[in-house]
Amino acid sequence: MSNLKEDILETTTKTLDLKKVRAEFPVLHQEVNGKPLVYLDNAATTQKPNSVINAVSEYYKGYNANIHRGIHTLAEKATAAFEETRKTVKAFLNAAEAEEIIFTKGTTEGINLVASSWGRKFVEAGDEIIISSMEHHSNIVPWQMLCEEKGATLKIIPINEAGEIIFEEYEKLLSEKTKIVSIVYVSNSLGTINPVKEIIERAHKVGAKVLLDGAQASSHLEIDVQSLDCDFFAFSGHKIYGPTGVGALYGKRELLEAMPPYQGGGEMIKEVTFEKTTYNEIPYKFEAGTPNIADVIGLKTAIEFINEIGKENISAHENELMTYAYELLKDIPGFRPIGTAKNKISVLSFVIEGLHHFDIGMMLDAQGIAVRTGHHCTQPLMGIFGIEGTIRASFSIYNTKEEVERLSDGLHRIVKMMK
Ligand code: C6P
Repeated sequence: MSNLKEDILETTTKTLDLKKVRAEFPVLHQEVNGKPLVYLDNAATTQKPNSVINAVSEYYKGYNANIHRGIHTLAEKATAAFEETRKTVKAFLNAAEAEEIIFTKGTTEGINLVASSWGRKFVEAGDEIIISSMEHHSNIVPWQMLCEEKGATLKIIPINEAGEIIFEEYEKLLSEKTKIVSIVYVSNSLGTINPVKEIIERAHKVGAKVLLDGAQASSHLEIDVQSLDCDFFAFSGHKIYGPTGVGALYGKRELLEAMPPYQGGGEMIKEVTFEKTTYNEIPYKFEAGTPNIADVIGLKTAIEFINEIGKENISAHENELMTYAYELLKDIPGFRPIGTAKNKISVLSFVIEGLHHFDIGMMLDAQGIAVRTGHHCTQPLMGIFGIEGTIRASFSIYNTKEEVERLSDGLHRIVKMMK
């Protein structure tokens, strides 16, 4: 991997020979339905480089042991590797302290943790929680559950036709009743990058906390939780070239300390008697039970992979592919892009009027092209656009212009045949 950065820099500026990058991703080198795989479902999950796969397998082969419990050599080695990831995530998000990083299963668990622990303690009847129209179900349902339990109200920020939040409407929703604004940084269905810094500033003025759903943002944008001044930030490892089943929640120290534990069990305690339990310090207070040690270790390697290339180089390459794809697809009869925000990442969502997205997805798959079709876990958003779902092509560092051309050729052929 030593010359990887140089090679990629060369390719992002030159347009492109991504052989070196692609060589790092074994899954890409296969045929699907008799055709070379074109993987354009990166917003659902990215593929994993050899370094990540090796880090996970080296843990199992070389030093598999439970952490924080044993004093034997393997346990100490595993604990050290696990805690190294916490420091790497701290730097990745620019958090002030490693203790502000809690390992979770992913974004969904991070949001549920906040809704369940912070929400149960601080939200009361009559309070209001604000989310936006473009939220993933993971950032809707936990708040609905909390509102139902507490008698609080969920308020929804409307969006315009391009898929951008209407800021003035957001400002109107804010009041002293607002307890938390929980909003997606980058929409998975539209690609919209929300103006989160301004959203946070306004929320703080009325004393509300802000949680950012960073599931899509974390692989494309530099994240700086201190400069953003968000109160919580959740992301998933599997969307940033890391393993599935692991992610992290950032929370400001004073908030995490004021919150009750999310789950009870081993590791989150200081002392247990049958009468009473005292809880551990943060972050361990929120990490009950044996965690996903191997995948936490793999997450560190994934972040190193991103750091080595640089997010600005990753997003420059991805944006170039998205623009190219749009140019090739825009003249397809019935092509309608969904999500045309001025500020967006490399997610190209669209419908072809008169054709069902599932049919198109299946026919693309028959040509070895993987895209996601459906509502992308944003059913209310699809309702706003008056559709059931979209076809979504999402790009990553290892995708090529030739792959975009395969997508375009495939779609042109399908539409010609079906219309
Ligand atoms: N979006 C997609 O194809 P988990 O499943 O916990 O790792 O992430 C949930 C999640 C939360 N917020 C946003 C903005 C997301 O995009 C996702 C996951 C995938 O778009 C799977 S539905």
